[in-house]
Amino acid sequence: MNPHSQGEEKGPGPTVGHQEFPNLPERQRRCCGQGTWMALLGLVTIMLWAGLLTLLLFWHWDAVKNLKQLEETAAQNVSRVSKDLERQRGDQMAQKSQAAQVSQHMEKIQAEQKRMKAQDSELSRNLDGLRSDLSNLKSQSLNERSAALHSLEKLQEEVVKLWVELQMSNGSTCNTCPEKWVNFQRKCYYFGEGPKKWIQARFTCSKLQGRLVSIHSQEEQDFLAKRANRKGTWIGLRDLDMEGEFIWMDENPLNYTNWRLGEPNNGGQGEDCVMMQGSGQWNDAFCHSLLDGWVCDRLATC
Ligand code: MMA
Ligand code: CA
Repeated sequence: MNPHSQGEEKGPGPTVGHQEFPNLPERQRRCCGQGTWMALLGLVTIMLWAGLLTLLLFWHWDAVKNLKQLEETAAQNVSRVSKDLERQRGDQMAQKSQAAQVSQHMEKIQAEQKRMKAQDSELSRNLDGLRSDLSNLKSQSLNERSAALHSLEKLQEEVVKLWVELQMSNGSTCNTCPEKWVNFQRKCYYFGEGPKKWIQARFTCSKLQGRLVSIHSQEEQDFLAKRANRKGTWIGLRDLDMEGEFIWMDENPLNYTNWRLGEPNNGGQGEDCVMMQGSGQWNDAFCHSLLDGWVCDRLATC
């Protein structure tokens, strides 16, 4: 316990000490009256309001600043977007004009293609025409060549015949034949043996530098009949191109014939090649038949 406070509480009146340090409620009443408290409260309130206002101002200022920034950003964005739009419009226009150009080019190309197709088909037609002309010319020239060769062969044969005539008129004998060939009058004969079709016999005679035999007189027929194969012999007579029109291999006219009675009859599946039977008589027979005999002839030399 404070002794001073005890003394004050017990003593009848205030002392010097009591005047310097009065008790608290008294002091409070003296130094801090209601007005002071109110003023303080007002001051504090004012300060609080001032602080609040300052805060509000700061907040407002910050919000305004942010808004401005946002506004600026938005404006920038808008201008960028509008620029982009502008650019895109420009691009679109350029693309449109390019597309128009491309479609023009396409049209031109299509027209050119059409023209070229027409040209191509015309060229193809021309080429076909040229090809057929060429093939015609080729076959024509081949025909002419073979005709010329044939004429030459005939002329050579005529020359040989004339030469033989001349030699004989000069007293020479012209009856020389190659080995295995038999002479009769002015010709030599080869009596072939072994099964052959008519065309094979003809080919064999030509390989032997002769021809399948042509018969132009009874004497020649008798000579051949004596030596002919008993089973049948191919001779150089046929009516292949025109039925009934018989042609000799030496191309001389059919001035002598020795057909068997009833022949030629073009029997069976068609008979265009002529054979001499064992009797010596002739019969038209199937060209693919195999005959054992075939006779070739050629001119005798001097
Ligand atoms: C055979 C054949 C014919 C010929 C007749 C004659 C059956 O056919 O050789 O060419 O005309 O005989 O009877
Ligand atoms: Ca017949």
